[in-house]
Amino acid sequence: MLHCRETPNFTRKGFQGRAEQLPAPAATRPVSVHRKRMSHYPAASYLTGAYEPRQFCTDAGAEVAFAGRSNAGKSSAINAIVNRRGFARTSKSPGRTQLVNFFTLRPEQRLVDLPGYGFARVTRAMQDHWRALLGSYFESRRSLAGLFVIVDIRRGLGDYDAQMLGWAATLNCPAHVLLTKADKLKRGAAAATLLTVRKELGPTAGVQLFSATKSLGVDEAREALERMLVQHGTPTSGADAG
Ligand SMILES: Nc1nc2c(ncn2[C@@H]2O[C@H](COP(=O)(O)OP(=O)(O)OP(=O)(O)O)[C@@H](O)[C@H]2O)c(=O)[nH]1
Ligand SMILES: [Mg+2]
Repeated sequence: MLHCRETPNFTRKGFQGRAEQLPAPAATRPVSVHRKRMSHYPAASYLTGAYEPRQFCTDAGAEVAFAGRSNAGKSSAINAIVNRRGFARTSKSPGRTQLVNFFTLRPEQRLVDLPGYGFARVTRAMQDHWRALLGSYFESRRSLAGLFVIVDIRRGLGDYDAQMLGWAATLNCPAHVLLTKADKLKRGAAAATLLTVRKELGPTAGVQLFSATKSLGVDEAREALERMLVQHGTPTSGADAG
């Protein structure tokens, strides 16, 4: 698990790196699969994967980060929202996303697939590395327009999810929770969990049901994403999402 329990005291310091010029390690690049069906974001593409903060892409424009427990369904949620299978790499085994992966949505607008937390079967050194990487990410990114926290609906909100939401609140960054894998629960049980989590969070974050496999809640998630990008003040002309 990532051990990042200390209360963060982040400021938006700005980051000097120009890591987009550094190639991502070839072995860890998500596969880009060209699909015949139309993406909601035709210009979307993989940008880079950062193993360390100096490899983060240039901090300009607006980006929305996807955080969540390992195996919760972050990469699958990104694929459903972008409407391209294989865009972000998914896996049945936890711990697949090990880099901070940046994707362009449109010029100056990005999605960021963060490494999952809560995966016990990695070395202490790797846990510490991921914790530092995530900490650096949240600390430095002026372009952070919003945070999606992806939660497996069968597990509910965990300590780390709450901590991510706390970080977002500290940064005054809008947050949205996807209760994903909703297809795994009966409709009544899913609705009950949605109510519980809504009560738990109050007005601090949006919450919705989601399923990447059944395409449930995808439009709603896309709208939340677009709101975050627009509120951050970047133009969305040429947008065809929705
Ligand atoms: N039934 C169901 N399975 C899902 C859903 N979303 C993801 N999965 C499955 O859950 C597993 C993990 O999905 P990923 O998207 O790779 O999860 P992740 O959070 O990116 O995982 P890491 O990168 O390892 O942290 C895969 O086997 C997916 O097919 C969903 O909405 N419903
Ligand atoms: Mg992933």
